[in-house]
Amino acid sequence: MRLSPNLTLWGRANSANVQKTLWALEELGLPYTHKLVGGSHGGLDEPSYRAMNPNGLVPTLQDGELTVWESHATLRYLAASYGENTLWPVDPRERAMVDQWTDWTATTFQPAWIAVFWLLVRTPPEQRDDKAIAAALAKTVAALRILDANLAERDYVAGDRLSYADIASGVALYRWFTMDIDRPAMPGVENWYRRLQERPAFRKAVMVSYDELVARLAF
Ligand SMILES: N[C@@H](CCC(=O)N[C@@H](CS)C(=O)NCC(=O)O)C(=O)O
Repeated sequence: MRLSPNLTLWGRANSANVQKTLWALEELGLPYTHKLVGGSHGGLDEPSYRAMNPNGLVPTLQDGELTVWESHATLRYLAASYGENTLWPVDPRERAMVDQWTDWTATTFQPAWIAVFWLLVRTPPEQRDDKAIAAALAKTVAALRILDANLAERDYVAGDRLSYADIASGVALYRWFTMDIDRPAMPGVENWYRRLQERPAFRKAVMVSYDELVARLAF
């Protein structure tokens, strides 16, 4: 039995991790309330927020009595509850591929690209460390080459349709393609980015200005 959704997303719209949950909510066409907290909105140290999320980070997702944090856990929850055979493949073999790329994003791809974003965009120019930027860029390019080879074989990260693996990894793309960096050609990734930009949910959740974060290390 499925309960009807009673969803609230907590988190600022210019957070990449919040964007994953937001993209999934939009992709699934679910009704939800969006509460802007974190960053310049504050609120993460409030006892009521810490009671929901002891890390004091965003996103946090509520669905009725359920509270869940960790962006990839929110994706799996939404996909499993409301995305059967769309974002959530029921076949365990198909889902293994989705989980493989989602966990790879958490452990390998996102730490690399987030480092580039922090070292280059969030760090004020006078404090930038060119060597650290070059090292983070090399790691990101190495990870993207793995994605690129995968996407030479298929339209989406784990097969021929969008899954939560595309959401976990694809939030990086708007920043990757708009940062002031040299990008080696990667046709698989570029075509994937083109396909994602055709989706209203991607444009609404991910193609969001990050001007507020430029030269800002505070949060
Ligand atoms: N592993 C967590 C990381 C959450 C995280 O680091 N969130 C950042 C934003 S992307 C945050 O809350 N920063 C403090 C703030 O926004 O004020 C997840 O995937 O949800």
